[in-house]
Amino acid sequence: MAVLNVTPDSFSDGGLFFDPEVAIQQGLEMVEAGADLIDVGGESTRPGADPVSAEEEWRRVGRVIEGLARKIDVPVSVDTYKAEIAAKAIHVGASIVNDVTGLRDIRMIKSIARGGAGAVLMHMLGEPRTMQASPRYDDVVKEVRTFLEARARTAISEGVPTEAIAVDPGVGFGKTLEHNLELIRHLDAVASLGYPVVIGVSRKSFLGKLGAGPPGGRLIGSIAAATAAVAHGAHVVRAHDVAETVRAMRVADALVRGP
Ligand code: HH2
Repeated sequence: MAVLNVTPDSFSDGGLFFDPEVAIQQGLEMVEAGADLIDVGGESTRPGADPVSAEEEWRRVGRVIEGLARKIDVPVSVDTYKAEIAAKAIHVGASIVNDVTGLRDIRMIKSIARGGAGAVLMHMLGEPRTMQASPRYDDVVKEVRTFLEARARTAISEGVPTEAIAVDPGVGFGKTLEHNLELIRHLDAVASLGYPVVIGVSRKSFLGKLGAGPPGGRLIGSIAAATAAVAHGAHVVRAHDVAETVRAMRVADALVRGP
């Protein structure tokens, strides 16, 4: 799942693909490099980020999603938690909605069900502006699992097909370093829900805390973390560095599941 951030302020690639034509070109290159899915986002959800309006978000992602959906064969997902953005994105060709709030808004579930799209439900504690203040859990793995299970059930009861759902524990979203490590180490508990598991570790700050270097230099740490996640049950790896990640995950996948 290739990350395509059409934002001025994403934590590792902000501003690089803010021009729609540049973003579309980057999406095409990501497909060429082996991506199975392009995830287009128009609002940074990094810790401390301020929300953007729906008008601004659509101005950023609308043309890119429509342009890419016309030009590529792999699915396009929209990284949004706003129901109206999801509905418009589906209308112009997105086939998956990646919602970092785990479909907290019932209108979001209805947009997805009505549009016949797939959904990635991610766990986040709180909201981006404050989520890293002092995240606390009694049992992070159990609480994340229970949350994802409940949100998936609600989505299914509102008409989203079971096979259209994937889940994501949300590395870095209201979690300390220890929480992130525990979630990756016990990802099999999330996988036991029976939905495909998406994992987003690419360039994230917990890697820096482990000695992996600054955001632009975290490729090797990102691949190490993604490999561990695959070994513990992840099916989909969300990544910025597509060519390198695809090559590494081909090997990781064969080691874990057989050639
Ligand atoms: N992480 C980010 C954004 N969306 N979606 C899923 N499903 N899982 C993730 O781990 C995830 C996500 C944050 O990374 P990025 O998009 O690179 O940064 P920003 O939010 O600053 O745009």
